[in-house]
Amino acid sequence: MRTRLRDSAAAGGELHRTVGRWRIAGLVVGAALVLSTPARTGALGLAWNPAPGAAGYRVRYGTSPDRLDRVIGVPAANRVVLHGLTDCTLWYASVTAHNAVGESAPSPVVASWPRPTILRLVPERASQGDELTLVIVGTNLEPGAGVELDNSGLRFVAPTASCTGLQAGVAIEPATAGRRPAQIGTFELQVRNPEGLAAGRVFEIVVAPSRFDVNRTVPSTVGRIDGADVVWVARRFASREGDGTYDPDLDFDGDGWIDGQELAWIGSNLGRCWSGSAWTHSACQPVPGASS
Ligand SMILES: [Ca+2]
Ligand SMILES: [Ca+2]
Repeated sequence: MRTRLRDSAAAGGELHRTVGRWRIAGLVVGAALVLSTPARTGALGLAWNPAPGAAGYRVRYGTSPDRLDRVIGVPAANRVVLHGLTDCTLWYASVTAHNAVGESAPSPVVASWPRPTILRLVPERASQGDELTLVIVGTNLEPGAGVELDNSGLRFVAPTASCTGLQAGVAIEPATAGRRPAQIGTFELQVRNPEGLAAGRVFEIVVAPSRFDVNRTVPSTVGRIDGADVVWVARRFASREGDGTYDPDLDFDGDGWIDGQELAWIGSNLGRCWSGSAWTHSACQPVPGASS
C-alpha cells in the first residue's frame, strides 16, 4: 500500500505528487501527503494540504507500513519534520486530520529513507579529460540513488550506494579530441535517493593545461606552449559553438566560445613545456636548436 515518491525536486523543495484525499466528519477534504526536504540531514519532512474544518493532525510513522507505531501531533500546521530516525532505513508515514467530531481515515502511506548527507567527496576536483572513480562518504546514501551535476560534460556511470558510501565512475569530456569539453568551474554535485530526497556538495572541474598545446602542425611547438599556439587560437577568435569556425579543442573553458579567455589561458602559461609529468618553464631549458 505504500507509495514511494520518485519525483525530482530541488533541495529544500517539495515533491509534488498527490497521493490521496481523505474524508473527515463526512466532508471531503483536499489532503495530499507529500515528502519534503528537511533542512537537517537524517530527518524526514512531510507536508500536506490543510483540511478545512480540521483542528489538528496526527502523523503516524514507523519502519513497517503495517506498524506505524510512533505518533506526533501537529496542532496548527500542515507540515512536520520527523527526527530521531534510524539512518539507512525505510520509514513509512501517514497523516490523519481530526476535530471535535472525530478523526479522518489515514492518508495513503508514503515511505522514504531519511534525508541523505554527503560528508566528503574523493576527489573534490577533477580535470577535463579525466576518467576516475568518485567516492562519496556520507549517510543515508540509498541503493538506487543517482548522481547528478549541472554540467553536460560529465557522465556518471553505475553508481552503487550502501548507506555510508557511494561509488560511481565519472567520465569528463573531452574524452578525445574534437569533443566539446566539460565547462570548468564549481558545481553542486547531488546524490538523489530513489524517493527523491537529495544531498549536495561542491565539485570542481578544472582545465587541463595539456589542452593549451594546440598547434600540432609545426613540430617545434609540440610539447611547448608558445606563440604558435596563440596564433592557432587567434585564427578562431570570437567563434561560438554552432559556427563553422568553432573548434571544441580550442574552447579551453568549455563555455561554447573561443574568445579572450582562451588567449588569457595561453598567455598565462606561455613558455611552459611538457616535462613528461607536468607543464613547467624549466622543462623548456635548453630550448632545442636555440643558439645561446
Ligand atoms: Ca604548442
Ligand atoms: Ca571558451
